[in-house]
Parts: sequence; structure tokens; C-alpha cells
Amino acid sequence: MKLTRRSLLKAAAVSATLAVAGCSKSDKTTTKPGQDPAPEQLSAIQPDQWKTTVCRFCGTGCGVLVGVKDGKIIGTKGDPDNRSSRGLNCIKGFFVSKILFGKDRLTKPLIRDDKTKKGTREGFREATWEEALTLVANKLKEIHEKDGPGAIAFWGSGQQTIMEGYAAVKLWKAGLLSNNIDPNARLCMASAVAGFMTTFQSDEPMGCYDDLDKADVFVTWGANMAEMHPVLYSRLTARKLSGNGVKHYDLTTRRSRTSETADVVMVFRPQTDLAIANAIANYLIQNEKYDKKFVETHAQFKSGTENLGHSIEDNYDSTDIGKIADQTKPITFEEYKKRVSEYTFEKASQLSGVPAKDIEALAKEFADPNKKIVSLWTMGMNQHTRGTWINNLVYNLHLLTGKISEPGSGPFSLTGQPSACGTAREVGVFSHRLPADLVTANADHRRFTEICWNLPEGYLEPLSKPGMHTIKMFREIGNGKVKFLWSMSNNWGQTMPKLNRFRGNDANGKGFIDAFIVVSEVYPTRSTEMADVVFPAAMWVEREGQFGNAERRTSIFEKCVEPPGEAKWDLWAIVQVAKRVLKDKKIGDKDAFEVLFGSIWDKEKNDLIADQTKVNSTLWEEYRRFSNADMHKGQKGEELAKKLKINAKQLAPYDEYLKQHGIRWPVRLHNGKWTETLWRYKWGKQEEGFDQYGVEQYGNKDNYKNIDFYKATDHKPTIFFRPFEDAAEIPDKEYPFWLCTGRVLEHWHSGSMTRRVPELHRAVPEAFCEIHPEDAKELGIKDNDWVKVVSRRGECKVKATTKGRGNPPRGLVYVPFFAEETLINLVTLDAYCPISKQPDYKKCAVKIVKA
Ligand SMILES: Nc1nc2c(c(=O)[nH]1)N[C@H]1C(S)=C(S)[C@@H](COP(=O)(O)OP(=O)(O)OC[C@H]3O[C@@H](n4cnc5c(=O)[nH]c(N)nc54)[C@H](O)[C@@H]3O)O[C@H]1N2
Ligand SMILES: Nc1nc2c(c(=O)[nH]1)N[C@H]1C(S)=C(S)[C@@H](COP(=O)(O)OP(=O)(O)OC[C@H]3O[C@@H](n4cnc5c(=O)[nH]c(N)nc54)[C@H](O)[C@@H]3O)O[C@H]1N2
Ligand code: SF4
Ligand SMILES: [Mo]
Repeated sequence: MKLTRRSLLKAAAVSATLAVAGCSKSDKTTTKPGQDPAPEQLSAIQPDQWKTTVCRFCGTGCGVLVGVKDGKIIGTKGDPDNRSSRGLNCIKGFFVSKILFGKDRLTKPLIRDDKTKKGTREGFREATWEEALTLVANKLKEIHEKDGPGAIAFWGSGQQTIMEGYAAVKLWKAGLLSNNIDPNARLCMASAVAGFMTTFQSDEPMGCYDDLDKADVFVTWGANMAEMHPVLYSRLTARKLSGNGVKHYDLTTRRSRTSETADVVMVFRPQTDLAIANAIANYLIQNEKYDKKFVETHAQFKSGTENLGHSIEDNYDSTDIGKIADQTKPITFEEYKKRVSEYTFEKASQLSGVPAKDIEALAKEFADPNKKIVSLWTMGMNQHTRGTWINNLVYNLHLLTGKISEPGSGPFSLTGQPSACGTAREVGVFSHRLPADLVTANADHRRFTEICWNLPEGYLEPLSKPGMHTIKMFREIGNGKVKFLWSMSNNWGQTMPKLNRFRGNDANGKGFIDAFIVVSEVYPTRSTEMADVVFPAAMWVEREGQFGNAERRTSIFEKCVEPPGEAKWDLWAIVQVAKRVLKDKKIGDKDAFEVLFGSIWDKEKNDLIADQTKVNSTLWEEYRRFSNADMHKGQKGEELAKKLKINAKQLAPYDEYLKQHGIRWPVRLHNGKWTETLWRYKWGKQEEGFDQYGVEQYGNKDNYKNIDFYKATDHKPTIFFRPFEDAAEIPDKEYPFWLCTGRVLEHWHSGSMTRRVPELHRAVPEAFCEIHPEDAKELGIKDNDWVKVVSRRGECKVKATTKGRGNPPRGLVYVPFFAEETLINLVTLDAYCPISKQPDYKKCAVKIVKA
């Protein structure tokens, strides 16, 4: 579609309705003409102070200024000094402060007295913190001692603050020597991480949001940015409107809001993105349209284990194929060329249903040396049983053409949660990881961690054995092997795939789990229903914290108000449990709690230090040691720091992040100023955003295009041959539809927060099942009829619509997962990518029955 008047109006409408401009700082209480003010903002009352914060929803990481008067929030607005969002907020950010005020906030610790009521919101009594903490610590200790570190589990979140994640990792990995800690980011970013690590040996994007202002071509490879990253999407549409001939290709399995403004919409059969990406690579090679010199200088070729089958059974990881799923071997360019040659446009078109001419058009964009291309993706590529592969395949295209680490060109993996990067990935809240890209299986990495944490040599050796990734963890909870679970800032009782493994109405007769469950929450949810103990948490700006967004920007949000009732900071609860669990334990000849958490403990008051800035900055300084070689100069970690190239992720001192309204790592002290990096691996002036420090220290700045992928083995990222392999479950006669699940603009995940904001709730009050009009007609289904969505695992009841925001093709239905009464995850499949272990919520087979 050309940019016609109609599409132009649509694009403008998207940006206008989704993004609300922030006022300038001098214009504190008034709103601009044409701007839709929140009721609070109409107030004539002046706040005492505007606090600097960031939105607690998506990975865009928009800045939000919070107006506080007499200890109460009286208004919010976009932060013009936040360089990720430049004053914009979407509708969720606009209403974010209202999530604090739901009528049923949890304000007291709860203990379940009546176990027969497990699975409901009844059977609890209120308790004191002392009683609840002691109970939890005793249970944890008892199970840990009796059944070992494999029987306990912590499930964290990309919505925890960075230091909450860090403290949890320290307690679990160093305190309890258990690798059974994993985040909800496993459901979200694991394939992206595995993609980065396999291709570049270094996590997180090389580029940044500034690329959106400079690109000539955008490709969304499975992302509904208009609804899920609205502020970034408005930046993309702004570039389209201002740039000359800027084009957007939307690859998707269903027409979404994002498709509406795209120039070319390529609706493909689920999973066949693998074939499309390969066909583009094949075209580039066959027609010698790739950048030969770039490939010679900067790339190596590999293939990996193939015919991986599917991880549907509990023990997939220990099967012959499961064990070697991540193995790779070097191949020559010629071998790569030969194998990829199978993927002609015709073949890709046949598999995907996308016209060959559209695939060719996109291939020609990559072939054009003068075009700058940004690839963007989120869950379409990550929630995929070949998620690591498809991430690799998109990197292939940018490596083959050298369209990477250049302003305006690069592959950009979007993150979902506000701190998926900052928390889950950077401090290593994963079963196989340690802070700063280090992994538990590597002896040098464990040794370096011991140095940073003042642990005796060899202390972390027990971590060399892998722990349980999320799906394994929950399968083992269902099977009774994991006996203790503590979850924080997530709602697994609703968001985990194939919920019937532990929700009770399982076809295999499994009942509710009998593990001891602790849930840290702010509202009653499908997870607190299954809890034995509920810890009431302080949320968003009721405490001070840091988030790290999709473009490597770390930001601080200030504490603005006190939490309600006895709700407490999650980090406080972690340290209080640690205090009790580690009582009388020694590390070497020292007190274990003192070694791990002594620096943030107020001995006089026998409590966590009250000043939250002090707690966060103390832990931050400790965490910085993982990323700053300078902090090890002249000490025993110096050699290892050099060997591990740990400087690659430099971080600034804590307070700089508030002063600068967020900074993108690597951060370098340059001419006396802590300066951020926009394009990693590209040599150039630091003050212009290029990676002077990393390249200078570890790389070669005179390389072709002045790029050096210094973290990659031999400084060469990998171009992978990865074939097309089909989805885990494919529609058949009995279950003839693909089910795709996802989100809507107004709601956040399980809806626990956004459904308590009246404006957001009213906008989308219930879930729905989008279906193609012809399919509906054939089944005799009219709009708003109740239907049952039934899979081999379970079913749910929901209203059908043929007039939703999205338009699925024939044979595919779409249901969002925000509604706890719908519980679509009773229907989904928990097959995962054998490398990243991320499950695929985007495809399984269902039938639709009129209810
Ligand atoms: N409003 C709102 N915004 C959010 C969130 C929210 O809950 N609400 N959550 C945040 C989080 S944590 C996340 S992870 C992101 C999710 O952001 P998105 O991934 O953009 O959203 P989803 O609705 O999960 O997924 C929709 C996309 O999956 C694609 N897809 C489906 N099957 C396939 C396939 O086989 N291959 C490919 N390549 N694509 C496929 C569809 O085409 C569609 O573009 O949103 C973040 N932003
Ligand atoms: N069917 C289907 N399921 C999916 C997906 C999908 O596409 N389809 N996507 C998956 C993805 S990508 C993701 S990221 C996950 C998200 O899954 P979850 O993270 O499990 O879901 P959320 O609703 O975000 O849960 C966060 C919870 O934390 C609570 N909370 C808020 N603030 C605080 C706080 O400060 N402290 C504490 N302790 N709690 C707090 C909120 O009330 C909320 O209930 O869902 C996954 N599930
Ligand atoms: S939800 Fe995302 S896009 Fe919207 S204001 Fe928050 S961070 Fe920005
Ligand atoms: Mo996510």
C-alpha cells in the first residue's frame, strides 16, 4: 500500500490516539490544547514536586513525571527529558498511577489455614509479617535441607526492579546454592537471548531507538507494535511520514493494528517465517547481492543439530536429541550456500502462502546497498518452537548485507517487560546464568562471581549443574518434585501455558499442586488462589527502583508515595527471608547472611537499611564490579576480568541514572562525563554515541566499516544454516484451527492491574475470539455468540467476533490472555524451543464449537 491520504490519516490517528505528548517542564500543571487531560491533570492544585520515574508497563521504558502533594499522587505526565520517549506516553502510561488504587489491594500478609480451599480466594487469614516470614523461612529451610536445592524454586520477573532481581539471585544462587531460579522472561525473551548468545556471544541489541529516525525500510517480523510498543511505533510512523519513500513490511500471521499502516502486509502460515528468511538469504547469495567483504571480515558459518522434534513430553531435555539440541559445528560458505539454495521464493511462497513477489520485494530491499533497514520483532519470533533459529535467521540477513551496528540499520529485538533486559537478563535471573552475561556452567564465570561476592574459591561449584528452566520447573511442580515455590511480580496461575498441568481440571487426573507456594503480589490473582502464603507488595513508585529497557537504557524511578497498609518492598521481603533462612549458616568461617547481605543491613535496628537509595546504590556498586574491570585493578580479579572482557557492559555510578533520566550501557567516563553508547561494536566518537571504549580495548578499529564484534568468538558473529521445521501441533480434521494468543493495547498481561483502572477496563471489558467471517459463517457463528475454544488439553468459553481490531486469515483464531475468567492458557501448548526453552503461545490446534 502506498502512503495515500487514507493511510496517512490512519497513521496520524495511530500516533495521536496512542501517544500523549508530555507538557514541557515549565508548563507543569496545564495541558496543551488538543491534549486529552486526565481528570487529575485538570486539578488546579500545584504539586509540591514532580518526581522522575518510568512507566511500569512495556519495554519501551517511557519516562513519567509524577506530581506529588502532601504525600499523595495528584497527576502524571510524560517526561520530556527521558531520551527513550521524549515526553510521550501511551494510554497505559497515561493512566499508570491508577493501578495503585484498586479497591482490593493486598495490604496484609495472608496465611492459608484451609488447604481444602486451595485454588480459590478463600481459606486465608491475615497474619503479621513476623509470622508469615518465619513460616516461609522455616518451610524453605526444611525442604532445602530434606530434599536439596532441586526441590525449591524461585520464579522471578522482568517486572522486578534490577536490584530486586539481583538480591533474589544472590539469595538463591549463593545463599541456597540452587540454580532453580528463573523469570517470566523465559516465556518472553529467552529465544532472543539464545539468539544473541549463539550469533554474537553477547546479549542485547547493538542499536537503539535512534535507528527508527533514520531507517529507509522497517520490517516487523512478528510484532504488533501499534498496540504493544505504541510510543516506539509512533516514532516509526513519524519517520514514514517525514522520510522520503520510507517503507514498512509487516510479516504477521494475522492482520493487526500494525498492519493497517504497513506498505506491504505478508500474512504467512504460522512457523513459515523460517522459510521466508532463508529464501531472502538465498536470493542475496545466488544474485551476489550480499556484502562479500563484510562477510569475509566479520562472519563465520555454522550449522546445528536438526530434526529436533518437539518438547511436548516432560523429559524432552534428557532425550538423545534434547541433549544435543544446542550443538553447532562450523561449515564453509559453500556448504551454507548449497543448503540454503533449497529455499527459493517459490518454495517459501508455497510453504507460507505469501506471494513470491512480496518476498522478492523484501529481498530486494536487503539487496540494495543504499538502504538502511531496521528489523523489529517481539513474541512472534520468540514464542516459537524454533525461536532461537528464527532469531539467528534474521541476524543472518543483517550480517550478509552489513546492515548492522550502523545508525539507521540493524536487527532490533524488542523487549516486552519494563525490565526484561535490566533485571532478568543483565543480573542473570535465569537458571543457567550469573550477573552480566556470565553462566553457571563456566568455571571462570563462577570464579569471577565468587570474587565479586567475596566467596571462597570453589564455593559456587554446586551451581555447575544446571537448574530448572521455567517450563521444567512448573512441570516438576505439577509432578510433585518441586516442593517449594516463591513467585514475585508475575501471575503464573494465569500466564503459564497448559495450565491444567497444575490447575486441577487436568485430563490426566492431576489435582492442584501440593507444593508450598508463596506469592508476592499486589492484588488477588489466579496465582494467589494457589498460595499458602501471600506477601503484600509495594508496587511501582511506592518504592525506589531501576528498570532497564529495550535499548539498554537503565533508569531510576523515585519513590513517590508510601505503600498502603502493611504492603512492603519485595527486596525487603527477600532480605528478611534470607536473614531467617541463613541463620547460623557459615560461608567459610564467616556468617553467611553477613557475607551476602551485611552491607545493606542496619545492625542497630536489626532491619534492612531504611534509606532505599542507600540500599539500591550499595547493591548497584557491588553489581557494577561484574562489568567494570577498573574496579578490579590491582586486585585478585584483575586477570579474570581482562580474560572475560567484562568491560563490555560498563555501568555508571547509581545517582548518574537519575541525573541523566536514564543512560544506555556501555557507559564510559568520557571527558569527565558518564557518556552512553548508542551503537555497540562501531568505532567512532564516544560523544556521538559510537563504541570507542569497547572497540579500543578489545577490537580492531580499522576493520572494514570500522566495526568489530569484539565479544564474538574470533570477533566473528555466526551466520547459521537453520532449516524450516514445522510447528509442534498442526491443525487437522479434529482440531482444524490454528490458535494464536496475545494482547490488546489497553491491558497488561493477566489484566490484574489494568482491569482495575476503570478507563482501561471499559475500553476492553472482556476477552474475545477473533475469527474470519467465512469461517464463522460456515460454523453458524454470529458476532457475540459464545463459543468454546477446545484443544487436546482443555477448553475455554469466549465470545466470537469478526469485527475485532485484528483480522485473522481463514483457519486461524486469535484470543488475548488478559481475562482471568476466560483463562485461554487452559488451551495452549507448553512445547518450547529446545535451545531457549521458551514456549510457543502463538500456535496450537483447536476446534471452535458454538457454546
Ligand atoms: N498493551 C500491551 N503492551 C504490551 C504488553 C501487554 O500485555 N499489553 N506486554 C508486553 C510484553 S511482556 C510483550 S512480550 C510484548 C508482546 O508484543 P507482541 O509480540 O507485539 O504482541 P503479541 O500479541 O504477543 O504477538 C503478536 C504477534 O505475533 C505474531 N506471530 C504469531 N505467530 C507467529 C509466527 O509463527 N511467526 C512470527 N514471526 N510471528 C508470529 C503475530 O503476527 C503478531 O504480530 O508486548 C509488550 N507490550
Ligand atoms: N496465552 C499467552 N500467555 C502468555 C503470553 C502470550 O502471548 N499468550 N505471553 C507470555 C509473556 S511474553 C509474558 S511476559 C508473560 C507475563 O506473565 P506474568 O508476568 O505472569 O503476568 P503479569 O500479569 O504481568 O503478572 C505480574 C503480576 O505482578 C503483580 N505486581 C505488580 N507490581 C508488583 C510489585 O511491585 N511486586 C509484586 N510482587 N507484584 C507486583 C501484578 O499485579 C501482576 O499480577 O505472560 C506469558 N503468557
Ligand atoms: S506502556 Fe510502554 S509505550 Fe506505553 S507509556 Fe508505558 S512504556 Fe511507554
Ligand atoms: Mo513478554
